[in-house]
Amino acid sequence: MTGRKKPLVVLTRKLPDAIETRMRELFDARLNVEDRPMTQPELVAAVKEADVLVPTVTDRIDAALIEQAGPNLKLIANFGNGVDKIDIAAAMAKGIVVTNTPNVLTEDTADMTMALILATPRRLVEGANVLKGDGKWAGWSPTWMLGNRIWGKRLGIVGMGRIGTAVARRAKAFGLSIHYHNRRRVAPATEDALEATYWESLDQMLARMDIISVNCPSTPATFHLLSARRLALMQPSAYLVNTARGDIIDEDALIKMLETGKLAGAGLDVFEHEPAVKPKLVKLAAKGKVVILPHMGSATIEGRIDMGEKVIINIRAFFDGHRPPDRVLPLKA
Ligand code: 8YV
Repeated sequence: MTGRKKPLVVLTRKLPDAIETRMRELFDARLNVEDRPMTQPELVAAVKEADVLVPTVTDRIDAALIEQAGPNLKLIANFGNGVDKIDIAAAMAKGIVVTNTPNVLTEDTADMTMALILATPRRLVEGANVLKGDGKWAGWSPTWMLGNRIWGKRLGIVGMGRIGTAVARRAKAFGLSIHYHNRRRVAPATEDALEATYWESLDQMLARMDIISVNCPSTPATFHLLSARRLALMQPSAYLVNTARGDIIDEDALIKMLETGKLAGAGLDVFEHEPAVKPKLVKLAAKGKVVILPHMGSATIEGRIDMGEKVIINIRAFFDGHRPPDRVLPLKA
């Protein structure tokens, strides 16, 4: 980029120091040091001026916003894997390229998924809370704080992409048998290595699993994929874990099932209307029925630096006249 004016890159949120430092060396980077989420009018002002926008999952980059983008905006380099908050088709129609940060958060998100798969049936948070406060404990009892065994149970993975497969690898080591539903069957070698069973019918898989893990992206096709009807197919002894996106599950229907004992429990890292978490879910968490986390799936310093590196590589490649490695195209209808 020598001799050329540096592109104006607007970051909507604070990124790790190492990434911001490098961005300031390479670009005319406009940081958000206070890390206050940008309002929609602030986003409009940003897209009117910027050459590149670096949004996160907390920004809504819809068609109305893209419509107002200035002529300089050529690239939306998302800091994150999921692009459900970005209208890719509207961006493409306006000649704006969209990129994301796949791969680098796969293992961290799979770890957090596995943590919820363990924590929910084994009542980890509930147990940890016993010793909070005054730290008083009546002592061990043979019939107290009993959870459910993990080993030997059936895990059904909804969405066997990168993260789903990484969850399966971990779960197999914990003695879970692996089942999955996916748009396409995975390669025979992957199925063999995981001893995984493919279910073409999501309904049939849901009815037979002890634990369900949601690992598919949020798209119009997966909105409320786990609807009230489908959730009702699950066994009352089953658990549901979601580290993907909140809107894949009908949250109200899930709450009702948990309240009425039609489902044993849930581990949720994501919610339908983040950052809002429904008070009923908070209540269920207090009762030990759910484990709720504030969207921490990829929250490791290593992961966030790797994501930032990917954003930088995508921006550099784009301005050097190459196809950015992580370009996202609109979904086929
Ligand atoms: C990120 C995520 O923290 O990348 C994703 O899709 O869900 C998260 O783990 C977030 O998207 C950052 O923008």
